Parts: sequence; structure tokens; C-alpha cells
Amino acid sequence: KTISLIGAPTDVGASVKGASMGPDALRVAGLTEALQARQLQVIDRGNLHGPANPWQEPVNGLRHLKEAIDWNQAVFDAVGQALSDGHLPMMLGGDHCLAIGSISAVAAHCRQAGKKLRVLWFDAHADSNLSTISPTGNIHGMPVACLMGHGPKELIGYGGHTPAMLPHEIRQIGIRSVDAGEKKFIHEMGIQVYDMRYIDEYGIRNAMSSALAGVDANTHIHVSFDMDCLDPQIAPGVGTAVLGGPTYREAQLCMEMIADTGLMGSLDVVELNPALDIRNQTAILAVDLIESLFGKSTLVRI
Ligand code: DIR
Ligand code: MN
Ligand code: MN
Ligand code: MN
Repeated sequence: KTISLIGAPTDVGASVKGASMGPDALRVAGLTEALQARQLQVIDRGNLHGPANPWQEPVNGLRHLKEAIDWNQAVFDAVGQALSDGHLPMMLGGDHCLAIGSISAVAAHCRQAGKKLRVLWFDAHADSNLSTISPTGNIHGMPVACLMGHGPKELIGYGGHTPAMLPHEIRQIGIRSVDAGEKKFIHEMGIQVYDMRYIDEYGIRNAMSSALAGVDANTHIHVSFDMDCLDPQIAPGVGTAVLGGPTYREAQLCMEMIADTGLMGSLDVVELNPALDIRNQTAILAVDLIESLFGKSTLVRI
């Protein structure tokens, strides 16, 4: 399998500056070389282009809507192209609003190929806001709602199919910051969330085996990895850090359990903010976890 790296250097969906530098920080941390060392073919497509960040206040509850639409269109096209080339797209963010375009493309691909979709959404946040309930107007807090058809019409119609994703197709892991309106939305939609309390009580292994339950040979797993999922002690380079995330070992086990399925078909790595990082350690950690996601393990286990 060939991996297509697609850089999406923007922070239009956020209100903290710096996630736009994420793709290059991952390259500097040796992403391509680490994958090649695992005998994987890598094509680095470079960075997509899109509008600059105008740094404006939200309008009707949405910050930078026009810019987010254009960036997501670029991501949708590039991820769709990689999938139709038979490659595994790895979208390097950029902020998490870009998962709208990325997962819309993956969902379209799954519909066409007759595959089941399972999205594993690693995040400290639920990203299920609506313009009417969001405390910030930041679109990186809204991709899950948009993918389920709740959002501005331009953000919910990529590929001409709304909703792109159904609630039963996603599992959220590591969640610990949910706004009041999001809580209601998640409950009403019936989204399965393995929040930090679940992980504390049942352990990361149970959370992951439950999140992976029901996947089979005909399932396409998409991993949407927000770097702020991780505990800020190990991943300080993010714009909206929240205390109390998974440890290094817990994150490794998540990656290894996904790798064991052999079903991952696409990946987002988002919200890395090099401006807030310490000597690129969060990017280096991301590369380390991505190696595990692609099968690096301490021992031969099978
Ligand atoms: C908050 C923070 N729930 C919002 N969301 C973030 O602005 O909607 N998502 N940081 O990644
Ligand atoms: Mn997120
Ligand atoms: Mn987040
Ligand atoms: Mn109920």
C-alpha cells in the first residue's frame, strides 16, 4: 500500500494561531523516513493551497466560514484522488475542521466501494458544536456535527451526499471537554463516546476493543487523530490543551490495536501546533505513534 501525504497548512478553523505549521513540523520530525523504514511506499504530495487566515470574529456563530469551505474542498478533492488511486491518504493538518473534507471523501469512497465505514475519533473535545450553541464559533469544534449533516450547507454537502456519516459509524476516544450544547447533541444522536471516565473505569484496552467491535474484512477504518487527545504533559504542542488525557503507553496500545486489525484505510493527523511545542516533541511523538499505527511493535506477536 502506498501512503499519500497531504499537507493542509491552515488554522482557519481555530482561534489559536499556529496549527498551519503542523505539516512541516511532522516532516521535520521524520514522518516520511519513519514510514519508509517500515517498508512502506510514501508519496509526499506537498501542501495544499487555500485562503489565508483573515483572523476575524465569528459571523452568525461561524468564524471564517468561507475560508473553511475552500480548504475543505481542497482536502476533499485531494483525499478523494488518493483513494481512487488506491493509496492510503494521510491528511496532515491543520486544524480539525479539515476532517469534514477528509471524512466526506472517505465516506464517498466507502459508499462507492460498498464498504462499511468506522471512524475512530481521538480527541479531548467532542467537536460536535453547532453555530447556534458553540461558545467560540470555531469550526474546528464542529466537524462531527457537520459530517452528520448539522452545519452550514456548504460544509455538509461535499460529494453531494448529506449526511456524509451516520452516528453509528463513529467512535470517539479520549474525550474530556464537552460543551453543554454538545452534550445534548451527542446524547440525541446516540454517538458512542469512550470518554476519560470510561477509560479510567474500564481501561484503554476495553475502550478500544469496544470501539473496534463489529469491524470486519469489509470495513474501512478512518482514524481522525487530534493531537490534543493526548495528555498535555506528553503533547504540549496543541492550541487547546486539556488536562487528563491518555498516557504514552495508553496511546501506543490504541495505535497497536488498530494496526492489528489491518483495516486502516485513511488517517488525519491534526491540531499539531509547533508554535506552542517544545523542541518539536509533539511532532516527534506523533511520528512515533504513527509508526505504531502502521505496525511497529516490540515483538512479533502473531
Ligand atoms: C470548544 C473547543 N469545544 C469549541 N473545541 C476544540 O470551541 O467548540 N476542538 N478545541 O478541538
Ligand atoms: Mn478535534
Ligand atoms: Mn481537540
Ligand atoms: Mn436518552
